[in-house]
Amino acid sequence: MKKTLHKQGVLLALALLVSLCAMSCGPGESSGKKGDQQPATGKAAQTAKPGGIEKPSEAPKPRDVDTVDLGGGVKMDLVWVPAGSFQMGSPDSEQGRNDSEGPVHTVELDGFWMAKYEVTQEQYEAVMGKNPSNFKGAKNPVEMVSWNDATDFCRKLTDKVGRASSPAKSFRLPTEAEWEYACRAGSSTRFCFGDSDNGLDEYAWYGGNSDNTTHPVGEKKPNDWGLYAMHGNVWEWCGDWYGEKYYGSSDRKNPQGASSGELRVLRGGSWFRDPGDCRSAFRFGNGPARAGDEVRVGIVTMLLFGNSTPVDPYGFRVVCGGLSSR
Ligand SMILES: [Ca+2]
Repeated sequence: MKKTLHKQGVLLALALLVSLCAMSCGPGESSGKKGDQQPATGKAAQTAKPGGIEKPSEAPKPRDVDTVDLGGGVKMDLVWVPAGSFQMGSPDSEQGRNDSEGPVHTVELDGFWMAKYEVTQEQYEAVMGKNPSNFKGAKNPVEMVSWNDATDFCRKLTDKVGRASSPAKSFRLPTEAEWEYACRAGSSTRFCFGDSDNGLDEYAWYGGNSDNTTHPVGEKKPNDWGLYAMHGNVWEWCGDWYGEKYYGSSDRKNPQGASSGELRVLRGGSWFRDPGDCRSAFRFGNGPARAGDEVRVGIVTMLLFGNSTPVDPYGFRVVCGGLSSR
């Protein structure tokens, strides 16, 4: 009898344990998936969604989108860029390439969240309380932004959405390697869609179709990972110092650029530029206090803009997570 009671007690405890587990797993989450759950530190902290999830969640999948609320009805979408490796730079045979784009080298990256679009003027204003842009429009990319301004935005955005100590909510500029990896989205061609300048019209605002202005984000096609305007519209700051010869000595794992320098990296070309400057591998740099490129006045520019020197203004997009090791 005592043995039976003991057995019943054990069964009751087991039943309680099972029901407690079922409650904590939540709807739609089978016990078979528990193996996918990750601890609060390490990988889970790296991949946790930045949009307000308070506990470790399932690891995101490529193209997953999370949304950060900036207040006042303004939001920012972030796309999950999965961990992986790629060939960074361009081969000697690539049309229009520069020596600084080589040698082509293997880079391995942790996964990270990247803004789906260039930071818009309404997003910038929601965080910084001002809008320095030349071409005004709430949904247009913010521009006339220096590297110093862009990194300041990242700090203030991190403060604004809270939990600055969590990697999942610590915003920063992408590294140059993260930027090119995300731009290529698995491609090894001049552009994310192929090699031909002709295809650029579907994916980018550039000198050939922009009508001499920036355009609202999201009007052209995204690349295969769901990111918009990695080619064209506005130049995008990266976090790295620009190293003309850095590719010859780059770290393989999560490289973060030259250890020092005078210029910060800009990528992707702009509304003003030729297709060759919008290529995935094209590299450019300028001083961290500069907010745009004063374009040299040639005869064509004179015809387009008169005597004034046009400014090809800089913008950016943010990332969070990633860079767990080198
Ligand atoms: Ca761009």
